[in-house]
Amino acid sequence: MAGPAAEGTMRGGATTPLFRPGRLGGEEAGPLYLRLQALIRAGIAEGRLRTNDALPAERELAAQLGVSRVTVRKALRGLVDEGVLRQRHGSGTYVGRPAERIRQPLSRLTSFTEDMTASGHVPGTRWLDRSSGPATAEEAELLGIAPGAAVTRLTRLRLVDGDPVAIERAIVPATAIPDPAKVGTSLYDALASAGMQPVRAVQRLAAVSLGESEARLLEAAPGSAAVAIERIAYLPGGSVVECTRSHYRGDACDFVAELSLSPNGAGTDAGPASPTHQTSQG
Ligand code: 16G
Repeated sequence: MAGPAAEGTMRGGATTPLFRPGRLGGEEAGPLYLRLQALIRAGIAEGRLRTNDALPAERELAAQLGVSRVTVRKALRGLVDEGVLRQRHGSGTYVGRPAERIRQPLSRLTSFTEDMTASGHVPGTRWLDRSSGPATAEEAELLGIAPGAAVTRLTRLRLVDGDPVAIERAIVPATAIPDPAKVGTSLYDALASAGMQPVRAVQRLAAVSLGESEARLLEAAPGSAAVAIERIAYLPGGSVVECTRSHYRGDACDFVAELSLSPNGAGTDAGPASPTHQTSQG
């Protein structure tokens, strides 16, 4: 994954190193970590650092620039939070993709695979858990089934063009998916094959910050912004066929909903303020 600019030298045969003492300017240019951030941004803008290029290790960067590791860490962390850089656990820091958010419709009941394919991206899945067992009290309540009834649990890291964007934890009644191993890349395809395609869903979104383990999976900084989404999806008869709780990277998606006045004009009155904002789908 590490590109040829790992040592921070100029591309195209030129050899002026990007990271060397004196590159950060004098004290009048502001705090050191901001100057280092500006240097990295300039390197990207000039094409000296490109998407997926590896940066030198913190220790090396500090030595090359004559600054402390604390300064380097602070500068890199800020750029990771902004999505300019990405950190892969145990393997270093890379130049991120130029920010391009994926559009996720909020007004149609579609699957991750459909949304990504429709927008010209390649969806991917890394399985974190695929199991079945008796429903806990909470799971039973969410799915509207008896406690102890069999459920299938599917926890996945969802990728777009190879980059992780979301962690999805789905539970479905085992009556819909008895064998978790039968789910391939798309849960909705598996439900459709079983004649259990959801036709309606209620989705809730909330802003959260990522915990340590989620951040690691999503290759984001711990504490960085994310969107927590819960989707409860229903069969035509009204029974719940899916409850999925997800964490999407805050910088990955634009959630787009089309709004219109209802024909009887009810949409002109927003009604009483409510702390819960619901988006009905279907
Ligand atoms: C979407 C849904 C998720 C559903 C999945 C199925 C949101 C926030 N979540 O990611 O509830 O389980 O699609 O996708 O939209 P799949 O068929 O590709 O597995």
